[in-house]
Amino acid sequence: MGLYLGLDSSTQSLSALVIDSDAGQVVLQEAVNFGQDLPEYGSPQGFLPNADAQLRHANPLLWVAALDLLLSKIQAGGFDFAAVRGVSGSGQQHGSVYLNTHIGDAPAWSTALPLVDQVRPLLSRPSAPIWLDSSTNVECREIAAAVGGDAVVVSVTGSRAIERFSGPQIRKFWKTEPGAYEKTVEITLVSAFMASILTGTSAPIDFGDGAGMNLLDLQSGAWSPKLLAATAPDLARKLLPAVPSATRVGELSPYFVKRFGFAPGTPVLAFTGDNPSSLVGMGATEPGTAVISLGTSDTVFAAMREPRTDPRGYGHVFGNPAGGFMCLIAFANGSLAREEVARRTGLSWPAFEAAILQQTKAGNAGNSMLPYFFPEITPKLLEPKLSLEGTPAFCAFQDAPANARAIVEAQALSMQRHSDWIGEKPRSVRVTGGASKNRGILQVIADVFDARIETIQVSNSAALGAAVRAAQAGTGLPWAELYARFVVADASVHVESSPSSVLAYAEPRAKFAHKMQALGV
Ligand code: XUL
Repeated sequence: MGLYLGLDSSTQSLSALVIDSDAGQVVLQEAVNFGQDLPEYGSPQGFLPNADAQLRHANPLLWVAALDLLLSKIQAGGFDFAAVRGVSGSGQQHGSVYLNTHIGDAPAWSTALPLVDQVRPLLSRPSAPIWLDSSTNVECREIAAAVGGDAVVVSVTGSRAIERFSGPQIRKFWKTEPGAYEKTVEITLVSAFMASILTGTSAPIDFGDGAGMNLLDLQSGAWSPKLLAATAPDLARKLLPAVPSATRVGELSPYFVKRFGFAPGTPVLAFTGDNPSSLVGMGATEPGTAVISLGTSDTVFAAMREPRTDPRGYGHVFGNPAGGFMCLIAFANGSLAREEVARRTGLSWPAFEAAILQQTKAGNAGNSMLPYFFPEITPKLLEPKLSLEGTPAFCAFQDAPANARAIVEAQALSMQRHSDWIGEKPRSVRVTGGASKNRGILQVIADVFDARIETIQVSNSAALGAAVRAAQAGTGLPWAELYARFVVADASVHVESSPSSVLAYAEPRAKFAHKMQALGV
């Protein structure tokens, strides 16, 4: 039997998923919720509460404690870890962890002491800035200026200098705590940190997650000397060389063998970012299939045939764990904006779905809105905006069905426009996340993208992707064969584009583009 374990260290939880590569089955799913299961870390939402909404840090020891707790929980359930043939994982992207000792140089983990107590003295910074932190605007500007502008940062790293990305965060740490920065011997990411804990060695950052740092030269796969110099002094010495995602970074340390009964020598494959891992978990590592994740924020991601970059500067390019590159475009106004419309119109979710499917038509009889109830990152808008200046707001929230359709159409048109730079029209769109259950939303996406919609049975695509990556490395099976076994489309969802609705979006698309031009974004 070939069992492979995938772990996903996300913002609010650590989850585990085990697949049996022979039987083609997911045999176990378990999770630890940081707020509920580890209240002593005072992080109900996975990060340390801070009155300053721009500051979002988490305690890395929380993730270590969660790992111990999760594996104990699985063991208590009777699972035999000795049967696991390989492990991989993923982490929330961009979060950076600061160490005063390489984990490989620290004493081997002892089973006589809690793991957190052994990791605590190795941290040179007690907290890790995570992806929700937006406090580094000044540092972004400084980095871009030092290398010759945003266009240079985009062409080297695949993204312009972005507040939540690790490079600007590292620069801020150096500026505000130069002494602690100097004592730092290694800076790593959440993903590689978790792999380091598991192997008891210094596990390198992979191309998938490393590309989210504003430091990796996408062409060479090495840290860019230009960006390193613009970020902080001596940074080259604090980063291990980045590696392809298919790199075996070590084996489980004796601590995990002894404490949980894993087989000695169980290989650990490089961990990656949660989005690159989801690309695998959604079976979308080949161009032609895009993924839309409808969550608190919405994301669009897809494999790319060529490493293009977004000329408007909003999209990102990361490494594709199966080789090559992927794009990712994140929209802050995701379910929060949809919920705002539901709240203001008083529509329940079933009524919201019926409003789109039965009470309104593609194009919404010309009624359109902008989808920005909150500040947006794609495109960059610092203030909420539902209509252009001087244009009467259609969305007075009196025509509830039209408002329901208007927000979803605006979001879909925005997703399409802001992913057009990848130069690939997806034939199918795999939709995941809470709102993927809403057929109305799925139909609008199908018609705007003129693509077939698919949903996948397993909802934790990052953890599934990690397990599938471990299985690919362990068995050598082609990706397509693993996808056929594990990435199973939900047969009950049949959403195809309708030719007349596709045509009906020509005008709204042009109108949306015009609005973006008028806003200068
Ligand atoms: C991607 C991003 C988020 C995190 C969430 O750029 O910031 O999707 O990876 O965990």
